Amino acid sequence: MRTQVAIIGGGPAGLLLSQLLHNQGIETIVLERRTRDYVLSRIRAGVLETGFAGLMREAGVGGRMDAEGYVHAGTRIAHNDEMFRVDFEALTGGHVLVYGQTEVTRDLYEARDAAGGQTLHECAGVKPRDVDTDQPFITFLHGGKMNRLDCDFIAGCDGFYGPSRQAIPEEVRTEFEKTYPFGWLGMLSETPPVDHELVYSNSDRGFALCSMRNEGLSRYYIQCPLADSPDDWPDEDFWEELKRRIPAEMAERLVTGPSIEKSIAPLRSYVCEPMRWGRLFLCGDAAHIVPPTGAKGLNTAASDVNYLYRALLAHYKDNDDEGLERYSDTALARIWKTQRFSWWMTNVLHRYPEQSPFDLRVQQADLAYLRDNETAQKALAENYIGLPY
Ligand code: RFL
Ligand code: PHB
Repeated sequence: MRTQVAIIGGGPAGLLLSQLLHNQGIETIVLERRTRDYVLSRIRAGVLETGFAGLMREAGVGGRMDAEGYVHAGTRIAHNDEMFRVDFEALTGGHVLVYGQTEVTRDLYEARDAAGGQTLHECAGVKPRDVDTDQPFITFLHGGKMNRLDCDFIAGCDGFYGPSRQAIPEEVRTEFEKTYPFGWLGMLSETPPVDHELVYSNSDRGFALCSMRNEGLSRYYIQCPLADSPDDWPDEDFWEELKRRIPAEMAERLVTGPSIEKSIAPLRSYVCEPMRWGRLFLCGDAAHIVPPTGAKGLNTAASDVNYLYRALLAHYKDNDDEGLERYSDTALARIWKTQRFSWWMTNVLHRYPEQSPFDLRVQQADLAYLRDNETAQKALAENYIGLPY
């Protein structure tokens, strides 16, 4: 088998890259470890930056997103019973779109089917090889036999646990990591969202987030100990705890119902440098992870795809390799700014087990500054709607 760009991972990063390249006549083959149904059953992010939405349109897959996604021109921040709004539109002229990652992935799979793109599911033992030479290739098990895929370039879009990052020699790789002493318990329920905008809440009992997928589907999160399991949280307990963590007037109008999904995600900040080794380019969770507080995980995957797509285009169309040479530095410059924002949002909104009275006062001051100061709100808004590519 041979292709121009071999893509490991059929998540949003891999699929978006393949679609953008396909539209320019650049061939790709996507190798995915799971079945399509499995990939489409993962409930993850819900907020798309302006840049991400633009890339979906550029890839020709923005139709359903534009018809069904919700424009959010601001967000609410609560501190116990107090609440204020950060108005993205007034502060920056921009907004975000609320449209689930599951839907993004579904649209991308459908577009790839329509375009006749090749995606191999249930590939095992995927291994990038000779990536620091001019003839990289990938070996993998599929359909009961070992296969070899030769290519010009490999895009490692295989998430945090995929094999691509490991193909960068250990002595070349530097990994930066920060873990947090709590997780997020997420719950999806077929109930109307409590508010038409997202509500991020710092309460004395810990963080809570009220989000949504559509008018009849709510997504809620509460900060929980890392040792908890979803089984420790029957629906009634979840709703009770959520109500205690959001302003009372909001808790009163919260509509509860049975959960249709419940899971716990640990919080982590992680960056691998460099993001390129020879002809291997890492994109998305394969290279970095952010805590979900700023809604940036999926969006940073898209910004990598943006840089890599344009660099590959310049290579194939103009014989210009500068973008490829600079890919790692360009992508990392934006990644680190997003890391800072996600880390800051996490710090200002969560309760830490070891938080001292001093830490708590500083956190309260941070929130009060944000509530009262337009410049501080503007900084949040600019980052939340997404820094320019
Ligand atoms: P993905 O989505 O993990 O896709 C990687 C794909 O690679 C496949 N893969 C392999 N394929 C072949 N061979 C192998 N050996 C492979 N190993 C893995 C996987 O099956 C998968 O299909 O990475 P990508 O494309 O970089 O996209 C990144 C986003 O998915 C991610 O940043 C966000 O979902 C993070 N994230 C959240 N981000 C937000 O902005 N808001 C959220 O609310 C939010 N919630 C979450 C999340 C991530 C979670 N994870 C990773 C467990 C909730 C969870 C539970
Ligand atoms: C979500 O809707 O899943 C969501 C929204 C905002 C976040 C994180 C997750 O910051």
